[in-house]
Amino acid sequence: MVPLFGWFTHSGGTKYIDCYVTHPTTNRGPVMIKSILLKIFREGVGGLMAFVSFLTRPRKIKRSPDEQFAANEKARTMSVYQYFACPFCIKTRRAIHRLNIPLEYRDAQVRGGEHRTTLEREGGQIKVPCLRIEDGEKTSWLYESNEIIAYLNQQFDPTMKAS
Ligand SMILES: N[C@@H](CCC(=O)N[C@@H](CS)C(=O)NCC(=O)O)C(=O)O
Repeated sequence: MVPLFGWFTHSGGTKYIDCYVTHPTTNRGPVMIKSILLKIFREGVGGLMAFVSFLTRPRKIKRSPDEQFAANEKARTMSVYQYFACPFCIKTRRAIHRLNIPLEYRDAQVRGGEHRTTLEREGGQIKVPCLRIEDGEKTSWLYESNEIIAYLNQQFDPTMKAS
């Protein structure tokens, strides 16, 4: 039977929707369709938030060339595991933008992808954002957007360090 919504999905999704058409009693198809629609909705809203956030980005803090060099060097020891359209990641990226530091972003969204696998294996769970911090031989993994932002502010914003 021709899949009803075959035009709507990529190759993997078509199989699931076809499954509903050919096996309506299993009730498997509607669940798949619902999850696909939810995913599209989530990605759409997240993408819109990312776009608005990009347009309204906070001003970067300014440093002397020497201070900026030192901040850049320190930032080299950190990376952020994230999803593009996750609201908690957007919030964290805004804070990082304000701090004016070149942190490396690692996309952990792709299932089976290198960064997702590393996050789960070494960090302990798949949850984003997560800040990976290298300190000599030791590597630590910081979860929770508020914790990450507080840590980065404390490391890179001189006005917050003083308080
Ligand atoms: N309280 C956490 C919430 C983070 C969160 O829920 N992240 C979602 C993405 S928006 C997540 O990682 N979900 C797990 C997954 O996608 O497998 C924070 O503020 O960082």
